[in-house]
Amino acid sequence: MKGLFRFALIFITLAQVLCGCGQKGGNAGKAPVQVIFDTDIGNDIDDAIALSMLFNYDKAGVIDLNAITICKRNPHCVEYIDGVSRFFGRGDIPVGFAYDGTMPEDYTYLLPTINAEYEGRPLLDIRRTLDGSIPAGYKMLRQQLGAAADTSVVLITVGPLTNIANLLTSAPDELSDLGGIGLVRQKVKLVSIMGGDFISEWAEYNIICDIPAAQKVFSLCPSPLVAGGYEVGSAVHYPHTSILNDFGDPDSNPICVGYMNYCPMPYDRECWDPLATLEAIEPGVDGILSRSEKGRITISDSGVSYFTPDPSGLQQYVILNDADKAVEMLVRRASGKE
Ligand SMILES: [Ca+2]
Repeated sequence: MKGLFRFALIFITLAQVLCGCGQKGGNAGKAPVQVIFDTDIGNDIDDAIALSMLFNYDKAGVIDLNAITICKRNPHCVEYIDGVSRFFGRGDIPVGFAYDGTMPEDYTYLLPTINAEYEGRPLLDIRRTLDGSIPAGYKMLRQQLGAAADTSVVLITVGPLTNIANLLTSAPDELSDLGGIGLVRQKVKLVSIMGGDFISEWAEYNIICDIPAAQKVFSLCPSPLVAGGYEVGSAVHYPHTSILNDFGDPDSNPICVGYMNYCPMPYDRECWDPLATLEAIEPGVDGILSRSEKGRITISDSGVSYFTPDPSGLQQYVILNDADKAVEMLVRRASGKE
């Protein structure tokens, strides 16, 4: 009887998968994109907007958000990511942490979000802290890539490149027989980076936070890589009116609570990380963004990014074509309102 029950359960599960009528929303029959998000959450609020987009894509079945790695060294990032993930129904999400990362500071919105209350109760149900159970960021990346199908993973990284450099320079271990470069070459379809500037010669924030890491990533990455420069995100501003109106009661949503604590309201924040996320998941959607010709990106010792065209290169930078459409799209994706 038990065997029959198990057979029926397997049949129902298989039917759900084939029909695309499982727990997640529909995605027009397309297989979900396998995504890992690497973030310096807590520095700028645009990471939180990107995170909201990713949870909405995940819920809609457009992506499988497989892991989140934190690329800064503030312990409250773990609590924040755990609580926000659970808020979006993904308390199961594997998390990694950059123990050797930069920026241990709390800054302005992590603690107010972690400690927020709504209708007399804690807004977030936080169950994980940085207590030794959280693996190093690059180890989590190795674990995820080791278990992934070949050329299946889209790695979105929107902070200092510490975890990604550690991944690329990692040695074979219990998680994979491959070293970091071989593992990325075999498993990663695209690395989407928010970092650099491809119009002006200056050292952009994510790059300058860990220049040696950035130099390693752009020189060693064996997979296609797209970089969204400072100039792209700084031309698109997330409307504060969306924060106040599109998420229900803003006090009931941790993304909005974070936004309202990051800077004095009202302000419309630049969208560096949300655009890197949009480009990685929906490249070319509505003609909003496109990619440069192929080439190679190098980082100087002072952190300046340079692009050299090369038809055999695997690297491109992002070009913004329509800032107004970008705002509309980001509002839809971040709020989940269609
Ligand atoms: Ca960021």
